[in-house]
Amino acid sequence: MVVGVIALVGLIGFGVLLSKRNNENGSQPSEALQKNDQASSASAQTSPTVAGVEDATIPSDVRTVEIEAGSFYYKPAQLRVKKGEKIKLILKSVDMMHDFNIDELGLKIPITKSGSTATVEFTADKSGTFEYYCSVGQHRLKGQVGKLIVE
Ligand SMILES: [Cu+2]
Repeated sequence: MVVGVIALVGLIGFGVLLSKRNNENGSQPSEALQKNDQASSASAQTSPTVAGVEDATIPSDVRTVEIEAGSFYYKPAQLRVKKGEKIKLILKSVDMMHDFNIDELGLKIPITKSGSTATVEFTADKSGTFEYYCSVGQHRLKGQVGKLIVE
Protein backbone atom coordinates (compact mmCIF):
# COMPACT_ATOMS: atom_id res chain seq x y z
CA MET A 1 0.00 0.00 0.00
CA VAL A 2 2.68 2.50 1.06
CA VAL A 3 4.87 1.46 -1.84
CA GLY A 4 1.95 1.96 -4.20
CA VAL A 5 1.30 5.46 -2.87
CA ILE A 6 4.95 6.38 -3.23
CA ALA A 7 4.98 5.03 -6.77
CA LEU A 8 1.86 7.04 -7.63
CA VAL A 9 3.27 10.24 -6.14
CA GLY A 10 6.44 9.63 -8.11
CA LEU A 11 4.45 9.05 -11.27
CA ILE A 12 2.45 12.24 -10.78
CA GLY A 13 5.63 14.19 -10.17
CA PHE A 14 7.16 12.68 -13.26
CA GLY A 15 4.09 13.60 -15.30
CA VAL A 16 4.24 17.20 -14.07
CA LEU A 17 7.91 17.38 -14.96
CA LEU A 18 7.20 16.03 -18.41
CA SER A 19 4.37 18.45 -19.08
CA LYS A 20 6.59 21.34 -17.97
CA ARG A 21 9.28 20.17 -20.32
CA ASN A 22 6.70 19.85 -23.02
CA ASN A 23 5.68 23.45 -22.52
CA GLU A 24 9.24 24.68 -22.61
CA ASN A 25 10.20 22.61 -25.59
CA GLY A 26 7.19 22.00 -27.80
CA SER A 27 9.25 20.72 -30.69
CA GLN A 28 9.70 17.21 -29.26
CA PRO A 29 6.37 16.06 -27.88
CA SER A 30 6.73 12.55 -29.26
CA GLU A 31 9.90 11.90 -27.31
CA ALA A 32 8.25 12.98 -24.09
CA LEU A 33 5.24 10.76 -24.77
CA GLN A 34 7.47 7.78 -25.36
CA LYS A 35 9.25 8.25 -22.06
CA ASN A 36 5.94 8.63 -20.35
CA ASP A 37 4.72 5.34 -21.80
CA GLN A 38 7.77 3.53 -20.54
CA ALA A 39 7.35 4.94 -17.06
CA SER A 40 3.72 3.88 -16.83
CA SER A 41 4.21 0.37 -18.14
CA ALA A 42 7.04 -0.15 -15.66
CA SER A 43 4.91 0.73 -12.67
CA ALA A 44 1.44 -0.75 -13.37
CA GLN A 45 -1.17 -0.32 -16.04
CA THR A 46 -1.96 3.27 -15.28
CA SER A 47 -2.61 5.73 -18.04
CA PRO A 48 0.30 8.04 -18.84
CA THR A 49 -1.69 11.17 -18.05
CA VAL A 50 -1.98 12.57 -14.54
CA ALA A 51 -5.76 12.33 -14.78
CA GLY A 52 -5.44 8.61 -15.50
CA VAL A 53 -3.37 8.13 -12.38
CA GLU A 54 -6.06 9.84 -10.32
CA ASP A 55 -8.72 7.57 -11.80
CA ALA A 56 -6.74 4.50 -10.84
CA THR A 57 -6.65 5.49 -7.18
CA ILE A 58 -10.43 5.89 -6.78
CA PRO A 59 -11.82 2.75 -5.12
CA SER A 60 -14.63 1.02 -6.95
CA ASP A 61 -18.00 2.60 -6.29
CA VAL A 62 -20.53 1.28 -3.89
CA ARG A 63 -24.05 2.11 -4.94
CA THR A 64 -26.34 3.00 -2.08
CA VAL A 65 -29.98 2.04 -2.44
CA GLU A 66 -32.61 2.92 0.11
CA ILE A 67 -35.69 0.74 0.46
CA GLU A 68 -38.67 1.85 2.47
CA ALA A 69 -40.54 -0.91 4.29
CA GLY A 70 -44.12 -0.38 5.46
CA SER A 71 -47.37 -2.27 5.87
CA PHE A 72 -47.22 -4.17 3.60
CA TYR A 73 -44.92 -3.04 0.87
CA TYR A 74 -41.40 -2.18 -0.16
CA LYS A 75 -40.64 1.01 -1.99
CA PRO A 76 -39.26 0.56 -4.57
CA ALA A 77 -40.86 -2.79 -5.31
CA GLN A 78 -38.41 -3.32 -8.15
CA LEU A 79 -34.68 -2.76 -8.14
CA ARG A 80 -32.46 -2.97 -11.18
CA VAL A 81 -28.70 -3.30 -10.75
CA LYS A 82 -25.76 -4.21 -12.95
CA LYS A 83 -24.03 -7.50 -12.54
CA GLY A 84 -20.86 -7.05 -10.53
CA GLU A 85 -22.09 -3.85 -8.94
CA LYS A 86 -21.44 -3.36 -5.24
CA ILE A 87 -24.64 -2.48 -3.47
CA LYS A 88 -25.26 -1.06 -0.05
CA LEU A 89 -28.91 -1.65 0.80
CA ILE A 90 -30.46 0.51 3.46
CA LEU A 91 -33.76 -0.75 4.81
CA LYS A 92 -35.82 2.02 6.33
CA SER A 93 -38.79 0.88 8.34
CA VAL A 94 -41.60 3.42 8.50
CA ASP A 95 -44.10 1.51 10.62
CA MET A 96 -44.35 -1.66 12.70
CA MET A 97 -41.32 -3.85 12.00
CA HIS A 98 -39.96 -5.45 8.86
CA ASP A 99 -37.01 -7.40 7.62
CA PHE A 100 -35.57 -8.04 4.17
CA ASN A 101 -34.64 -11.38 2.63
CA ILE A 102 -33.39 -12.69 -0.68
CA ASP A 103 -33.03 -16.42 -0.18
CA GLU A 104 -31.24 -17.17 -3.49
CA LEU A 105 -28.47 -14.69 -2.64
CA GLY A 106 -28.27 -15.51 1.05
CA LEU A 107 -29.15 -11.89 1.87
CA LYS A 108 -30.87 -10.87 5.06
CA ILE A 109 -31.48 -7.64 6.90
CA PRO A 110 -32.81 -8.47 10.36
CA ILE A 111 -36.06 -7.11 11.76
CA THR A 112 -35.96 -3.35 11.79
CA LYS A 113 -38.36 -1.35 13.94
CA SER A 114 -40.36 1.64 12.82
CA GLY A 115 -38.15 4.70 12.52
CA SER A 116 -34.95 2.64 12.31
CA THR A 117 -32.68 1.66 9.46
CA ALA A 118 -30.42 -1.31 8.88
CA THR A 119 -28.02 -2.07 6.06
CA VAL A 120 -26.49 -4.94 4.18
CA GLU A 121 -23.71 -4.79 1.59
CA PHE A 122 -23.26 -7.26 -1.20
CA THR A 123 -21.94 -7.68 -4.71
CA ALA A 124 -24.55 -8.55 -7.30
CA ASP A 125 -22.45 -11.26 -8.93
CA LYS A 126 -25.29 -13.48 -10.11
CA SER A 127 -27.60 -12.35 -12.88
CA GLY A 128 -31.29 -13.06 -12.77
CA THR A 129 -34.47 -11.95 -11.06
CA PHE A 130 -34.68 -12.50 -7.32
CA GLU A 131 -37.62 -11.95 -5.04
CA TYR A 132 -37.18 -10.03 -1.85
CA TYR A 133 -39.72 -10.37 0.91
CA CYS A 134 -40.49 -9.66 4.53
CA SER A 135 -40.59 -12.72 6.77
CA VAL A 136 -42.43 -11.04 9.66
CA GLY A 137 -45.86 -12.55 10.33
CA GLN A 138 -48.00 -12.71 7.21
CA HIS A 139 -46.35 -9.71 5.54
CA ARG A 140 -45.12 -11.67 2.55
CA LEU A 141 -48.59 -13.08 1.90
CA LYS A 142 -50.04 -9.61 2.26
CA GLY A 143 -47.86 -8.41 -0.56
CA GLN A 144 -44.63 -7.25 1.03
CA VAL A 145 -42.44 -8.49 -1.79
CA GLY A 146 -40.26 -7.00 -4.47
CA LYS A 147 -37.94 -7.91 -7.31
CA LEU A 148 -34.20 -7.48 -7.60
CA ILE A 149 -33.13 -7.65 -11.22
CA VAL A 150 -29.42 -8.20 -11.81
CA GLU A 151 -28.44 -7.80 -15.47
CU1 LIG B 1 -42.93 -6.62 6.98
